[in-house]
Amino acid sequence: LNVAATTASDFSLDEYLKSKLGPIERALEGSVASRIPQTDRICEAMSYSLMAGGKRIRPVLCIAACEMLGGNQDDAMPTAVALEMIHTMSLIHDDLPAMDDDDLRRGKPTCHVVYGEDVAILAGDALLSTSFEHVARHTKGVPADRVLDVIARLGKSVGAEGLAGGQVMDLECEGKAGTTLDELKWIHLHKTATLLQVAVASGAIIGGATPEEIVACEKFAMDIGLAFQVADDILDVTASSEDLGKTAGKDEATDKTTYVKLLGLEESKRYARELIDGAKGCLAPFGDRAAPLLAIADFIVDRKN
Ligand code: GRG
Repeated sequence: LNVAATTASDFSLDEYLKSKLGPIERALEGSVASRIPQTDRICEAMSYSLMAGGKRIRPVLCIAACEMLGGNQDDAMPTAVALEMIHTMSLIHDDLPAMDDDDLRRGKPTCHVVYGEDVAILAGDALLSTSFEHVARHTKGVPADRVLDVIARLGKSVGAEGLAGGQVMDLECEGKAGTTLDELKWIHLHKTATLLQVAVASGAIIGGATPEEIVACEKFAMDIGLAFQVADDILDVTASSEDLGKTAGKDEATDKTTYVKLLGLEESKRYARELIDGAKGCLAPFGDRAAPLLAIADFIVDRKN
């Protein structure tokens, strides 16, 4: 991990992630347990994908933002769990034969390969609705207006102006010659940046952020969300298949438009760095309290998977 560019020189992202990932994994584990025999199969499918071992970037962003505002981890945990449920739902549905038709995700057979297409669709639906229930039921000691705001934002981030809308635009542009940079940005802002944005904003809201602070957090997250996708495109052409656990350079072989194809490799790297520097600037008002989020921003472009 390259976190040399963070402001607080003694901050270790490795240590920070170690301290957060344990509690996040434990909270996720209990979140979809079956309580009656009739639900064993769907809960198993939900749990299979939820516990398949992602980077947990969205939960960490949520908790880090909450703590930056002076809130605590437990207050943000139900929302952190909900974000990972929503993210997992989007991956299950993205991998379906009707969408990307992928057999592997996070190095394991995809949900529909193991449980069938029908159960995978339903497991995604159940994860999505459970995410809202989880926030409403398990967030304790946080003013109700903040919880309501978080639930509204989570809902919006999945809808037409979020994941689903981004995915539809992506389908429309698939294989179409001449996808523009603006179209590519719109897709990624909605497919990827929106959920990162709601992760940071909802953590901040739970922590008691002012409207101005929420806007600063949103701007930060938008920029790291775009940078995340630019970095993904760069990784697809630069990383070895061993690093990625998937086929390196796969996008070169398809019609998919990428930043690397539109801008070139060097310009894409420069653009990702520019986005990250802009993002970090948004958190200047928070001083050293922003150290974890600043380090995560660097990690997003320096990561190897
Ligand atoms: C069904 C309402 C509804 C919405 C789903 C399929 C879909 C609509 C949207 C696709 C969303 C999607 C798959 C976006 C890509 C997101 C992305 C950058 C995934 C990779 O995230 P990482 O690197 O993955 O955080 P890990 O595995 O680490 O969690």
